[in-house]
Amino acid sequence: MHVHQQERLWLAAGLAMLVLFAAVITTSAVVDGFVPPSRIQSIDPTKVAQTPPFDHPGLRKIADGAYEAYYVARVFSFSPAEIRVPAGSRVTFYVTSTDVEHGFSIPETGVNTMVTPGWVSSVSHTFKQRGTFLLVCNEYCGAGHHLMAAKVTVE
Ligand SMILES: [Cu+2]
Repeated sequence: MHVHQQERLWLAAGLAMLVLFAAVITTSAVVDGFVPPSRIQSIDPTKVAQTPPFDHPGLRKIADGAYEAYYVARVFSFSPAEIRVPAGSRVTFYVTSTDVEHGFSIPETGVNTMVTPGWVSSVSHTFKQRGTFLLVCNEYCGAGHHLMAAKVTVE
């Protein structure tokens, strides 16, 4: 089969770009320890129950209108099952998993992150509207995945 010389040049240029991009991604991942931005801290997934603050998951007030919520995800529940915050509060969620990959999503708020064993994922949101928000796992994690939910009540 005859391939025109200019076609060969373009193929070589395309291939060179692929190799270059793969090298950049690999270098970032290995040398710089690059991880997705919401994963800020590592944790031993077998010792979550003994590791503060995840040994007592729940809501902590850090200032007026500012809260931190520590969640443990496991098949097939979130702990705590419900938190209550006043309207206008800014909540920073810290979530980790003890077993498999889970999702952590509060639809219509922008709160959405993956939860990977060994990592603490973090996401913040200001709850301006009162109401009860459903917090769901949006990453298929097993037979009871559809049961995996919790509540955020904004009072
Ligand atoms: Cu799930």
